[in-house]
Amino acid sequence: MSKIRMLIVVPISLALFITLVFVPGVNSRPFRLEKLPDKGKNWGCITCHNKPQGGGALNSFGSDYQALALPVGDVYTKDLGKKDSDKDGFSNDEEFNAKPPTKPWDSKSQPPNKPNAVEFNRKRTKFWASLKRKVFFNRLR
Ligand SMILES: [Ca+2]
Repeated sequence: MSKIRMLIVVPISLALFITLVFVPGVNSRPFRLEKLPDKGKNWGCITCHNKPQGGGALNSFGSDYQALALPVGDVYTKDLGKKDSDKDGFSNDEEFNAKPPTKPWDSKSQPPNKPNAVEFNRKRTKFWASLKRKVFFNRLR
């Protein structure tokens, strides 16, 4: 190999090697995003991983995906959909189907139509209505 070719090929090969081995996300598995109900359009790799670029530790949804979806052929199953990975009271399906969708690994991210929230609002409304009634009737006395 000529000296000029060596000066071109070696740095390019070295840069390629460093990119493939050390740059996060290069060895990620973007094909798996296609398996998710939202096709990974909402959050990308962070749907399953702690790091947005993917790879490394899994979040609670990623752990459930690993436990329930991988053994049956890397498929988002009904069991995974029914599971509440972040323990916020909403199934993963409810979170993916919420409008707007909420994060199935983040318990602080919840669909707006939580039944308990509706019940809470109903009780709060009843409380204020009874308080207004009491104040109103007390004024009449
Ligand atoms: Ca949930």
